[in-house]
Amino acid sequence: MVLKAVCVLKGTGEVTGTVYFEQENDSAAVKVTGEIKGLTPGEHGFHVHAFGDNTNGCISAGPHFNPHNKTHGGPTDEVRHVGDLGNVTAGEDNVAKISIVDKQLTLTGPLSIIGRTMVIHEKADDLGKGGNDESLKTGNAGGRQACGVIGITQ
Ligand SMILES: *[C@@H]1O[C@H](CO)[C@@H](O)[C@H](O)[C@H]1NC(C)=O
Ligand SMILES: *[C@@H]1O[C@H](CO)[C@@H](O)[C@H](O)[C@H]1NC(C)=O
Ligand SMILES: *[C@@H]1O[C@H](CO)[C@@H](O)[C@H](O)[C@H]1NC(C)=O
Ligand SMILES: [Cu+2]
Ligand SMILES: [Zn+2]
Repeated sequence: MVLKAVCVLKGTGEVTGTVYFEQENDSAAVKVTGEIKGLTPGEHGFHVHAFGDNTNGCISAGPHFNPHNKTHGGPTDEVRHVGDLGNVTAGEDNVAKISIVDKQLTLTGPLSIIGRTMVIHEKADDLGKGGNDESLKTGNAGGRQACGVIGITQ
């Protein structure tokens, strides 16, 4: 059975987005598609954060989803947070079109990302290669411009 989820991102500013998740079965990679608008042109860090909590805005979502207690990395790295999806790139029209296939995400089981939060950041994620402590935690991606809880869809 195909598993599906959706996330609507909102923040305090102009940035909004809709992201779709699809997984063919519980061992397949997750396809992430969709669009985020209102971004400055260029790269923006894009992660799953630990909590589906928005009580105090995007900050309540906590750190990157990291069930294996690893350091921050890029999506193709062995050592990464499960939530590390790298960057999405906005064009001159301020829109980032998302098309990611990720092998660490799952929509089922104890490490499911459903009920957690997707965050789009102000700056580029340096994928853990920034040469400082913060790089190994957050990728120096800066503020949280918009976020949303990942929910089940039909
Ligand atoms: C799960 O989906 C993947 C990707 O579509 C496929 O290659 C694999 O054979 C499937 N596995 C099972 C157990 O259905
Ligand atoms: C997580 O990893 C850090 C360093 O890599 C270590 O100091 C810490 O004790 C670990 N925590 C858990 C809960 O495994
Ligand atoms: C941002 O992440 C993408 C992969 O998601 C990568 O191709 C790009 O090099 C990264 N940018 C920086 C500044 O590391
Ligand atoms: Cu993040
Ligand atoms: Zn991370």
